[in-house]
Parts: sequence; C-alpha cells; structure tokens
Amino acid sequence: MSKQQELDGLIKSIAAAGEKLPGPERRLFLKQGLTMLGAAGAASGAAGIGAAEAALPPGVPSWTKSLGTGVVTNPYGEPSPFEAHIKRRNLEWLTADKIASISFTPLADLKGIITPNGLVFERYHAGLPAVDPGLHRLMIHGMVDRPIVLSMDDLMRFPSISMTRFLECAANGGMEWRGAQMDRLQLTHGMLACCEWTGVLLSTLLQEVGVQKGAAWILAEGADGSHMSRSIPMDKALDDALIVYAQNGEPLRPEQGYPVRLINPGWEGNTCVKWLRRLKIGDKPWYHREETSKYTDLMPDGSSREFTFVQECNSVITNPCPENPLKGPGKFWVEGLAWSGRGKIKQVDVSFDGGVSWRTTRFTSAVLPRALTRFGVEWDWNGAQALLQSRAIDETGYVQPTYGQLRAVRGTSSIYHKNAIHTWKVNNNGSVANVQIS
Ligand SMILES: Nc1nc2c(c(=O)[nH]1)N[C@H]1C(S)=C(S)[C@@H](COP(=O)(O)O)O[C@H]1N2
Ligand SMILES: [Mo]
Repeated sequence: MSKQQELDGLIKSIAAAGEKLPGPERRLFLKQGLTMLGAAGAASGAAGIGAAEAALPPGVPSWTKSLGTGVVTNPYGEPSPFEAHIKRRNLEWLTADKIASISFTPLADLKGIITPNGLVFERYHAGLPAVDPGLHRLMIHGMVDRPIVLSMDDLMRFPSISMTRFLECAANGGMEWRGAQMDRLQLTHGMLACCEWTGVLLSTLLQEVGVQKGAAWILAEGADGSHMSRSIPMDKALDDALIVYAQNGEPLRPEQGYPVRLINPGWEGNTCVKWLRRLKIGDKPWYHREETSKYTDLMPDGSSREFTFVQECNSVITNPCPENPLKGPGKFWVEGLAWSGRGKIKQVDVSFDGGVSWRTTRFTSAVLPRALTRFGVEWDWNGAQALLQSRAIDETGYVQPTYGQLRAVRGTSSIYHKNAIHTWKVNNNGSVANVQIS
C-alpha cells in the first residue's frame, strides 16, 4: 500500500466513524482527525502515517502497538508533558522582585483536596534558602526548665503524627478588596494549598523542655535571610500546632521550609514559619514586623486589627472558572473548594443567579477540620448568562459573608483576610469572568 493509499484509507475510516456522531460533535471530530493527519504528515515524513493512526478509533495508536520505555526512565516521576500547563505562576508586577514574592497554586486544574508538592504556592520574604539538614538545628529556649537544641535526627525520635490541613496566605484574594481585578482563579484564590503534614506536635516538645509558670507566648523564627518571626499564643501551641518535616508522604520541599517548619492549622500562612530554627517561650508577644506593620488589618476608622490569626470560612468554584470555560450548553459538574480555619465545613450552597436562589451541594471528598473540602453539584446550562457563587458554612455556624457584609465591617483598606462570596460570570459563549456582587 502506498503512503497516499494509507492516508486515503484513514481519512475514510475517520469520516465513517464521524458519521455516527451528531452535528457539532461530528464537526469537532473531523477537525481533530484532520489536525492529527496534518501533524502526522509533517512529523512522520517517510516513516508513513505514524502518529496519525493514534488520532481516533478505529485506528490503533502507535503506543498500543509497541513497547514503552522501561522502569526508572524517570527516577523521580513527573506529570505527563501534556499537562505542562499545570504549574505555579507569579505576577511580575505584584512585587518589586522575585526574592520577596509569591507564586500561586493552579487550583483550576487540581482534583480532590490534596495539593501536589510541586504545585503548593510559595511565599518568600528573602528568597528560597538552601538549608543543609545536617547543619540545621531547632533551638527551644526562654521560659523553660530544660532548653534544648535539636538536630533533625533528634526531632525524628519524638512521636509523630500526620494531619491533612490547608495552608493559606492571609493575603489570598487581597487584590480583590477594591474590585474584581484578577482574571484567573489561580490569582484570585491561589495562595492556598492543602497537604498531609507529618511531624511532631509542638505540645510534645513543650513537655520535653518543661514550660515555666507564666509562659503565654512562643516566638517562632525562621533560618532564612528574612529571619521571619511570629508570636504564637500558648493555647495554639498546646492545641494542634505541628513541627513539620514531611508533606504528602515525602520530606518537606525546600519551598515549603525544608527540613522543618511550623504549621498552625487554620491560621494565616504567615504564622507557619518555614526553615524553623528557634522557638522562644515568653510571657508576652514580641510585636515583630510581621505582626505590626504587616499582617494587621487596617480598619475604616484608621485603627488596625492585630493578631487576626484565623483564616475564616471561605469557598470558591473551581469549575467552571476563567481557566475552565464551558464548551457549549448541556450538563456540567460544577465543583469547588471550601475551607474554614475554625473546623469542619458543614454545608456549601451554590447560586446560579448571583445569590438570589441557592442549591445545596454535596461533599465529594473527606470532610476534615481545617482542610480543603470539595463540593459539587450538577448543572444543566441552557447557554444563557449566569452568575455563579458558592457560600460555605462551617461547623460553628459561621456563614461566608457577601462583599457588602464584609466591607460594611472592614472597609476597603485591608489587604488580608478577604473571604467574601466570590462570583464567576458565565457569558453566552461559555467564557467565565471575575465580577463582584455586593
Ligand atoms: N521563614 C519564613 N517562613 C515563612 C515565610 C518566609 O518568608 N520565611 N513566609 C510566610 C508566609 S507569608 C506564608 S503565606 C507561608 C507560605 O508557605 P508556603 O511557601 O509553604 O506556601 O509561609 C510563611 N512562613
Ligand atoms: Mo503570607
């Protein structure tokens, strides 16, 4: 058979298979088939049709007719090259440089509730330090009976525990305070991740050193060039604060604070000090930079709220969203993520008419305290404009506020703790835009 005959045969079989499909699908099918043929013609040359056969049934793809590469082709696995668009992104103009900056989690492309380690957002105040775990130490001192300096090996001797919890920068969505500004879910909500964190409860270490009477605060300090430090109340330390050395089953990633960091579940990400080198026990807060000039909320009357630790109940629809437009009318699975720094998510409602009417969704993941929780609901889209919203309620009964309610209390001068109900506008052509409804 000549190359031309082979091509003619393939075109016929693609067309025959396309015949069985309804109008719009047939057009798409034929278009894809022709694209594949074109690509194969260009790429394969004398080798024949090659990858064109892979296009669609009844062709048999080349990968089904040959052996693949062997084990350990890639000693540390990575995603399919077809998914290369799923990556962290930063915004050049957002910060003065990349050293004190942020990259965002690609929430639109993730499933379930766990953020893969390579996609967890990054926030650095002095860049990513290269810490040698053999030389790294964690010192615990101050108002304690037995100050200690722990190596990583020492730390590993203590009883360990794993918890799936979200991590969110208090500035997540901060650009939206003054109106809908960001055109991607990755940018409106992407300072957010959820991992299974493994380590030693801070309370276990505090028992080891013997906390003295009157101790009420703990200073946590990082080993990076910013020496980032925060004052943590003793209550949190004795509750669920975790000294973390592993994330989703493997050692912490350098970006996340390797070899050891603090995680305060449900609290603003800034308190979760990375590359943790020191814990000082004291009787009052230290009022360092990150709890005075930063990470305080400027109120309409000019005063500032301090120590706003908790990330309040919040939610967002991840499909559809600007990165996931609707491809023509019909049935869709609308889904999203909800989370609360105060505990478990109790209920998530979705509106298709900008908050006039609501439908209760169902949970499609585990419902864990202070963890991302996935919800979903079926939707038959008739092709008309729609205003999609999600509204989460946590187990304390707290209901996620509207922009109107949030701004009535907080004004518009804040940067941090924006948890208003978010609106996606679905246009007739299925594209999705970020809009605000108060
Ligand atoms: N030592 C140190 N810890 C740090 C930071 C830092 O720059 N240095 N950034 C903080 C901020 S503002 C946030 S939101 C979280 C982000 O954690 P991640 O980079 O693992 O996502 O780490 C916090 N801990
Ligand atoms: Mo942050």
